[in-house]
Amino acid sequence: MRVYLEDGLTPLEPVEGYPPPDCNEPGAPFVYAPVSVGAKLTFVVSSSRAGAWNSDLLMRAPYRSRGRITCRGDGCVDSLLPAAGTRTMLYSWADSTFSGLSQSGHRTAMPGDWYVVDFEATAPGRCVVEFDHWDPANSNVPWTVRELHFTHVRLPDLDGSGCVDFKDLALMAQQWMRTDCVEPDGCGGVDLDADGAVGFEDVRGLAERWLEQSD
Ligand SMILES: [Ca+2]
Repeated sequence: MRVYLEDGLTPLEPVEGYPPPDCNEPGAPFVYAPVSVGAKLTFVVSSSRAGAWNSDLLMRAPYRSRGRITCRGDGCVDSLLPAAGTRTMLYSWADSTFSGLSQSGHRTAMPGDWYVVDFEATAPGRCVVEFDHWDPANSNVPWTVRELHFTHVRLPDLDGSGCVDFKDLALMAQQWMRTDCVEPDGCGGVDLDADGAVGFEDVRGLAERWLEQSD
């Protein structure tokens, strides 16, 4: 399982839980650096061995209201890659607990990249994506679950002027150290990472986009 920026080429490496994923403590989450609301990422799922296995990419509440996983093409056909074999299936679904995608492997699958899907950060806050996989031919082996931890941050143009500048910093200073921010207002949008407080992480989010022009 690899994560790329929207271009599908630039890797987004976890800041924790890496490297290397296969030798990592089982179940340790991959934690990624914050991404902006509206950012689009690409997930690529691959296999090191041939044959069928199944997998899911899922989000549960409240995370599923902050991100969206979508496959490509009618019936997800454009998400499936050649190494996935001839009859591997991929489909999106949602129930009262989960939203996401499931993949049902086929014995014709080969080592390599099996499928590619798109992820969009739709609202600020922490967003956990669960990736699990298991071998349908060996139900005695427990599923392996890997969590991907994202933090979606608001754009720091707090006054809507089209530029991140001292006026935005002043607005943030007015709310400094508040710990009672509630979504969707987020203390007037100053709580960039929607963790309920205005602190150093929010200042960093503003500094990273300092003097940036927005549309
Ligand atoms: Ca915050």
